[in-house]
Amino acid sequence: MRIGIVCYPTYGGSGVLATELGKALADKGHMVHFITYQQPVRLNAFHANIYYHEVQVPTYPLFDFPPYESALSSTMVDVILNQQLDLLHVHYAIPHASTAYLAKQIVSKTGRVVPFITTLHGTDITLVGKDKTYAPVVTFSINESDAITAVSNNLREETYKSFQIEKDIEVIYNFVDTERFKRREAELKHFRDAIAPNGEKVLLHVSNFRKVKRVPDVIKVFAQVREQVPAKLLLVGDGPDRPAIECMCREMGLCGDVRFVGKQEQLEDVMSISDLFLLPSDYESFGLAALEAMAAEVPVISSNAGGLPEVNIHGETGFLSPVGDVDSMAKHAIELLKDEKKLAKVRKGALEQAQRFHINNVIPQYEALYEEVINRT
Ligand code: GMT
Repeated sequence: MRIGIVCYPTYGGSGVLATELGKALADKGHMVHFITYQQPVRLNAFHANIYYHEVQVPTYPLFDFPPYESALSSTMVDVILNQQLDLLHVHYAIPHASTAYLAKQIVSKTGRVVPFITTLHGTDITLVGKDKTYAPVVTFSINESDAITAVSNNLREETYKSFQIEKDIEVIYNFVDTERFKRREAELKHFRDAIAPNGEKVLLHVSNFRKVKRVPDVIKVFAQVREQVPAKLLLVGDGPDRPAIECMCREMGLCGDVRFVGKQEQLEDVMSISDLFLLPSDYESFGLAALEAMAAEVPVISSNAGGLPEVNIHGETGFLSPVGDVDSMAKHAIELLKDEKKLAKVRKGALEQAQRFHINNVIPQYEALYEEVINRT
């Protein structure tokens, strides 16, 4: 198949998932065309079956807001027609579903019908999409999609609750390449020794430091853990809350034990040297970073928000606590870190769970959907 993939190319779960999906489809012989405004973060190597089309957004003094959607739709039309695409797969409803709808209409004038599939990822539904400034367009373009997928049952239900959706939403879970995230503790011992020179436990948080991630809770949990277990905290990623978090660490006297390592592409290395992953979010449709941690045998201490209970199984792969219940999260973390036998059991459970979301189980679900949609339209 010739597939166009549209996503946010930034350091976020939806872009990561879309890029990994495109790479896996290319490995299986499909021609994959990424259409984005910059090279996606994980699209970092040459592949004979992968093409990248940058969306150029010309500026003009009249525009206070450069019309990105128009540029994106026009690029979609160009790629569909010149590369003979069979379908478009857009990730994150806003504005990708409505731009795909427009591109489809324009292309139909040439006599071709090119369907588009919309994958919902989370905040496009639960936060931004609900805003009344966007809601009519989001509802319309989801309903006009030739197929809709959501990355968890929770997100599917949230979408039905928040919008008047007349079509079926298929759940296709996020996936992980367990080979890539396979724990390589011995190989990376030098890295671990640099971070935790005295054998401290390593706690990890990865996010874009937005409010929804509740990074202050990560710091509060770590502070409690550190009182009972020698530990270090690695913070991966960057975003609006980072300056406040740095300040909080200084005020709490934690600076010596907290390391901000910024945006990291080699997440598998960081996960390989970690003992616990913390994800106390207000909401997660899925929690892809938690799944990647599990693939590296890192148990997850998370909130029970959104789709997290579908990924992190309480007592088996980690522990769930109510949003904001820092004491409960710290208690679970301390119990686990103090009990090597229990830690080993939960690590094993985490890996087993990650294998259920193996990339090889999920890619065929997308391929089947593509074929069904192409044959139907
Ligand atoms: O979590 C973020 O802030 C990034 C966001 C995105 O849209 O890139 O991630 C969402 O999509 C991921 C991939 O499907 C999910 O694993 C995340 O849980 C989801 N984030 C939220 O729902 C907050």
